[in-house]
Amino acid sequence: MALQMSALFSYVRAPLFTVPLPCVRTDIQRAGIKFKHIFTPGSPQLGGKPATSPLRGHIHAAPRAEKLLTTTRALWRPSQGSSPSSSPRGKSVWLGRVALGTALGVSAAALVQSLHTGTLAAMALKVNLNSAEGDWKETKDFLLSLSVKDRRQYYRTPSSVPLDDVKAWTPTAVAAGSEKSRYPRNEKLDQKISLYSGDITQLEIDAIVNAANNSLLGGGGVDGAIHRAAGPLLKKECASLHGCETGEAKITCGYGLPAKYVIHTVGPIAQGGVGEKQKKALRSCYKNSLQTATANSARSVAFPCISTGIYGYPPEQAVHEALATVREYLDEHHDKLDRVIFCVFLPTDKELYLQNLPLYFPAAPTETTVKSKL
Ligand code: AR6
Repeated sequence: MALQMSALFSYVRAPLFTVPLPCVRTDIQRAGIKFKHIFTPGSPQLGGKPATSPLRGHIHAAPRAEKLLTTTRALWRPSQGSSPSSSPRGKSVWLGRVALGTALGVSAAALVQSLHTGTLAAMALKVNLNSAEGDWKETKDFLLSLSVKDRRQYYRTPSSVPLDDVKAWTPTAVAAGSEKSRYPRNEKLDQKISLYSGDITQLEIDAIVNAANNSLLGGGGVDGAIHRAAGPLLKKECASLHGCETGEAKITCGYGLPAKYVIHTVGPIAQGGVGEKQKKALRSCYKNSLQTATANSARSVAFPCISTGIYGYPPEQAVHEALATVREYLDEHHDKLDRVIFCVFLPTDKELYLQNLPLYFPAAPTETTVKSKL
């Protein structure tokens, strides 16, 4: 956008045009006023829909990309030259077309906007999440610029589960005969926790966590499922990260996943038993993943049961490290996260979380308890 704006103003300054500067500006302004009503959000010329682009802040009337691509192509045909600003000739051809467009009565703002949207539309036509041939950086920038609604057409999963369909956990009383809650009640957290039973790759949220290995190049278990669903560009981006230490976390785009980001963390291998080192590493996985999420403004995050599959961490011990770390992080940073989802795949893990959640996220004291305190 900045490039295109500077290109537009360099048109105004270009010696190519002999019209005095204030006059050109006035012409553009007049054209803008005159034709403003044609290109307003929701107008049929713009696809008849209100702006849906995530770049709404910059583009006041984001049209449907395909329609404006035609306009943009008419003004700037890449086959006839390079991009608007990449060569002097390309620039003057493009600038001439901007002038022509303006003369024809299309407002300068609409032109810049259509060129911008045209760039997005051109990128949209190039995106192929099934092939490893594409440029992962370009694809990532493009996907991250889309709203959730606009990104849906790129999902590679057979279905997706929006955050609204993932119920917030209702705090339940600690089971009779079980130990007391390990943490005090914090009502700010009531709506911020979920227990979800199913496939993490289907969650349409900001970030899902991957239980990866040190290479970050994919593997079995949940790692394999995430790479399969995201498509080959995920591995390409992962390769650029040069691995990950145990307990650390690194973030990538979600590509064909309904999740915007994947946070890759490497759990400890616990097949030889669990000691302090493994406990600490597992807690680091959860904490570093949450920090990575909030550092990237991801407000909803889902965790699988890290290390409890191939890496052999006993699930009945791992559940406590997971719950305690999330509870402590949320106590300090509840304003930065809307939802943390514990995604369980096995019925036995679901049972473990149901049993232990009340120890870390306790319910409000019952009426009888309150009365007895008075
Ligand atoms: N959605 C949610 N959870 C899942 C899914 C899924 N689609 N698939 C499996 N799980 P594991 P680890 C659960 O073995 O123990 C890989 O090869 C599964 O039931 O995936 O940390 C990596 O490359 C279990 O509860 O991860 C590493 O080499 C949990 O995910 C190694 O495995 C974690 O099991 C990491 O082993």
